[in-house]
Amino acid sequence: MNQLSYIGAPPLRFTPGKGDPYVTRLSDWITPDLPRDGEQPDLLLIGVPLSKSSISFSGAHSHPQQFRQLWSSFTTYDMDEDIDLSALSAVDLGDVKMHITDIARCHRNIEEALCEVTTRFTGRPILIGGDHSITYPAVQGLRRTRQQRIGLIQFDAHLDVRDTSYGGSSNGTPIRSLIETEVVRADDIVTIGLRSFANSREYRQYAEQKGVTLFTARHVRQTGMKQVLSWAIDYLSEKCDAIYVTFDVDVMDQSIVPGVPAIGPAGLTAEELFYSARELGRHHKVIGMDIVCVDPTKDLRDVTSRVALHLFLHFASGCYRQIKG
Ligand SMILES: [Mn+2]
Repeated sequence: MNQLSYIGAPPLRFTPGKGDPYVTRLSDWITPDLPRDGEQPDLLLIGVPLSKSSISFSGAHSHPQQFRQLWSSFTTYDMDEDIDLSALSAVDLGDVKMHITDIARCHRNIEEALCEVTTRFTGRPILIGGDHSITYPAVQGLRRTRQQRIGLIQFDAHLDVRDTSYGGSSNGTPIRSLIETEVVRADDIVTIGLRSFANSREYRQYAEQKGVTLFTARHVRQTGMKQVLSWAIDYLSEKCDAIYVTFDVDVMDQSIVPGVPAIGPAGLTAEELFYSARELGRHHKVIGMDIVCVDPTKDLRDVTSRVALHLFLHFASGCYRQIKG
């Protein structure tokens, strides 16, 4: 039985090898076919098309498909690093099956999907959201398989520690849910890129009192991402068995990512995020990542989707270094 129970086949398939034979496009590289028995791809792409759980209106459920559509527009060659990603194996496992209205069931499917994928495959799952609510069930699923102490690095303008008794699981609650269910210890969470006028003192105090480490976007600008990130990696890798990374794209400045529900000024730059994705990809304790809250329906010329795709590509470039040296 080669099918996955909680993930449907990729809704987009390209015909590979149609262009210049000297140019490899992402659509030539990422295969939509499930690995055969014994095959272990390096990168496991999983679409998570859920945004009914978003606090503000979001079309992020359409992002996985938009993400795929851009594969024919970019190549596998990282010029800065002189790396060709096509030396890695990458598979598009498809989209997690969603219920039309039952959000709790959608979240359960995500948890089960991650559990199933990580039981069968050893590669790194890369989740394409969807809104930020997907991170909680995703890490729950990983934790069920791995039984390890998992640390979390969260890039986000927002704390995402809203009280779940106030409306249930949403894109404002994943970090609080992880803490309260003890899937991740609060002091194993580092949040980078928080913005003023996007959070509340009460929730900041909640996070700090629990032990979450917080870095604002201004702190990153003054200190430098290199220093902040290397501190976060050292801090977590010393005490945790594994590290999961979540990129809420709204952490970047509104001029870079117009297609997110919660745009805001003075956010992080694309370069800071790409650098982080690369560094995290090359770290042996990093077991997977997600990219969330891209809403293609609000985007301009796919600007935000292109940034999200490049986040994945820089992470993959880091993975190349980790795997191939
Ligand atoms: Mn978030």
